[in-house]
Amino acid sequence: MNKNEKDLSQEEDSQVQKETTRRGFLSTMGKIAVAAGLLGSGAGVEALSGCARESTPKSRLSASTAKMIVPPGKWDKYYGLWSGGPTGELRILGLPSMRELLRIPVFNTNTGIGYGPTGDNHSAKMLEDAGGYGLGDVHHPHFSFTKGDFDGRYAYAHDKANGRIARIRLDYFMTDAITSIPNVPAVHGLYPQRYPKTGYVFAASEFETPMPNDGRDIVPTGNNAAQTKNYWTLISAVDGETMKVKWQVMVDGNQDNMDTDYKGLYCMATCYNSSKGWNVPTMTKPPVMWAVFVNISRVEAAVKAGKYKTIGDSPVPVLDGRHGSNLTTYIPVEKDPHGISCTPDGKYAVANGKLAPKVTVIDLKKVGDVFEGKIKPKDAVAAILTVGVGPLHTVYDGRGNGYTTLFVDSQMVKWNIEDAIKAYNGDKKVKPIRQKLDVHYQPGHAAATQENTIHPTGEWLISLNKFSKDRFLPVGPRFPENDQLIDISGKKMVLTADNPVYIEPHQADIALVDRLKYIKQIFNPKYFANHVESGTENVKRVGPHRVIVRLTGVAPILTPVYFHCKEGDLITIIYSNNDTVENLSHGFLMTLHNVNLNINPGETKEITFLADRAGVHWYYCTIFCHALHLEMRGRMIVERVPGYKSRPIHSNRLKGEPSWNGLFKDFPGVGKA
Ligand code: RUQ
Ligand code: CUA
Repeated sequence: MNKNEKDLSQEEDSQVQKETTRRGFLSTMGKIAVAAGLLGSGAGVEALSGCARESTPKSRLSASTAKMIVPPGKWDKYYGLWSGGPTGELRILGLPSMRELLRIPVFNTNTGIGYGPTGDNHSAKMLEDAGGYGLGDVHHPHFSFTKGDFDGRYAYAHDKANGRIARIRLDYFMTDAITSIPNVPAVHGLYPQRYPKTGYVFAASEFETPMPNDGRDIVPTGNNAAQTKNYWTLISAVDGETMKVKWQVMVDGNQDNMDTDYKGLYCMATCYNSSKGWNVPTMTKPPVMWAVFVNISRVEAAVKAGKYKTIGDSPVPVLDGRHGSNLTTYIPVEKDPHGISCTPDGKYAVANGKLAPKVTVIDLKKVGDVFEGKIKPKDAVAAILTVGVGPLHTVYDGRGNGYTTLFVDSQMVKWNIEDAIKAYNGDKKVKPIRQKLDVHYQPGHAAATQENTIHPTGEWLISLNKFSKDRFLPVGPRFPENDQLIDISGKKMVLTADNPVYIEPHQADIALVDRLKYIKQIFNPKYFANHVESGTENVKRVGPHRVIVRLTGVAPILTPVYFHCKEGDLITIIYSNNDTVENLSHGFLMTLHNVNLNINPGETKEITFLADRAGVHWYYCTIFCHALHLEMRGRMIVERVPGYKSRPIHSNRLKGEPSWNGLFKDFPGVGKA
C-alpha cells in the first residue's frame, strides 16, 4: 500500500464514522413520512431499517479514481448535458472528469455569452416573442434522437415556470428557438421521440388549471374538491423541426415526468396526483396512481379525422384522452410515481414509486395488448419490486440492471430487471437487489453513460444529489449540490468522486463524444445577412434619432475607433468578428450603457440601446484576445442636445427600487465590513 492509498483508507474510515450521525437526519425524514402515512405499507419501515452500510474496497476506489482522471491536455470520453434549474440555462460537462465546459443561456440573460436584452437583439427578440419572461426553470434537457441513439442535431429543454420548450442547436451550442405551449401554465416532463427520430418533443403539464384559464370555472367556495373539478392537464406534442405545437391530449390527474419508447408508438407520463388534490393530504391520498400512455398513431389519426376541439384562442387541436378514451391507457402504479424510463432494450418502462418504496416494471408489449382491449391495464405490470424509501428515478447499464435513486434513504440501489420479474412471479430463490450504495445526500435524478439509448455503455453513473451538507467548504447559506460519479463498469458500484455543482441541475444526458458530430467552431460569415465586411465599416444616421454603426473586429483592431451621435439617439451596433481563427472571440462592451456583446469568429451580432447621456463613452473588447487586447477599444462621442434631460452618471437605472443598503439597513454588518 503506498502512502496515498493509506491516506485514502484512513479518510474513508473516519468518514464512515461521521456518516452515522449525519444520516440521522435522513432516517428522521423517512420516519416522519411513514408516520404521516405517506409511505403506504409497512415495507417503508422495513426498508428504512434494512439499509446496510457498505464501505468501498480501497483497491477498487483507487482504480476508479484513476479511471476518472483525464490528464492535462487530454479530452473526456463523454459530453454531459446538464440542466441549470432556475438559472434557466443548460451546461455542458466533460465526463468522466466532470469538468464544466460551457453554460448555454436558454431562458435567462447571460452577460458573458451575450444573450438576452443586454447581449444581442436576436436573442432578446426571441425571449421577448416567447413571453418576455426574465427567467425559466429547466429540469429536463435531452439530446435529439435518431433510431434510438443520440444524433447530435439538437438538445431540447423545457421551462417549467412559463410553459415553454426551447431548442439548442448542437453545431454552435446555442439556443435557436423557444416555443410557448398554449393552454398550460407549466410543463415539467419533457422527452423527445426516440424512434424513428425526433420527431416530436413531448411535454407534460404539471399544474392543472381550468381551460381556458381566463377566470371562468373558478369556484369561489373553500377547500373542497369542487374547486379543482374543472382543472385539467395536457400532454403536448411539439414538432422538433418546426418547433410548432402539433396537438395536445387532455389527461386525468396531474402529470410529472415523461419518457418515450424505442418504437415510436407511445409517449408516457407518470401522475402523482390522480385525484386532483390541492394540498398535501388531498394530493397524496389515493393509494394507487398511474402512468398514462399516449398512443401516438391513434392521436394522429384522430387529428386527421377532426376529432378534436380547440381551447380559447389557440388553434392547436386538443384531444380528449381522459379515462375512457382509446387514445390513452392508464397503468396503475404505486404510489405517487415520479420518474419513468424505458429500458434500453425497449422492453419495459419503469415507474418509481416516490411515496411507495417500490418500482413498477411495465411490459411495453402488453401495453399494446391493453390498447387492443385484450388485457386490463393492471395486467401490463410485469413486476413490482421493493427497492428502498423514496425511489425517484431509474437508469440503466445495458446489462439488465436498473439503478434507482432513493431520496429518503440517500442511496443508489442496483437491481436486476429480469430477476425482479421472476421474483414478482413467485420465484423465491432470486434476489433482484444487487447492491445499495450510500450517496451524499438525497439523490433526485441519476444519469448514466448513454443509458437512455440503444447503446448504453454501462461505464459511469451520476447520482445527482439535492443536498451536499458537509461535503464541501462552506460558502454561506446556499450550498452547492453534489453530483457524485459512480463507477458501474464492474459488478459493484464504486463511489468515485464528489463534484460540487451550481444551482440546480435536475437531470442530465450523457453522450459518447462521437454522437455530437456536427460541432463547428467558426461561423460562416455568410450565415449573417447583416455581416460587415472589413473595409465597409460605417456610421449612418437613418432617422432623426436613429444611428446605425457597423463595426468589425480583427484582433487587435476595432474599426471604427470612434463615432459621433446625439443625446436621445437610438444606436444600433452591428459588429462582425472577422477573425477566422478558432477560439478568437471578441467582446463589445459600451461603458455605462448596459450592453455587452460576445462575438465569436465569423459571427455578426447586433444590439440596440439609447444614448441618453452626453459625453465620451468608451467601448472596449471584454475578451482577452490579443497582447494588445486592452488597446482594442474606441469612443462613442455623444453631443449635447439643448433641452434633453441627460441621464446623470451612476444614477440608478431601476428608478424607485430601494437600494441594497437600504434593504439591509437593520443588519449593521452588511455594507460596512
Ligand atoms: S423531476 S428529482 Cu423535475 Cu426531474 Cu425528478
Ligand atoms: Cu478583442 Cu480583446
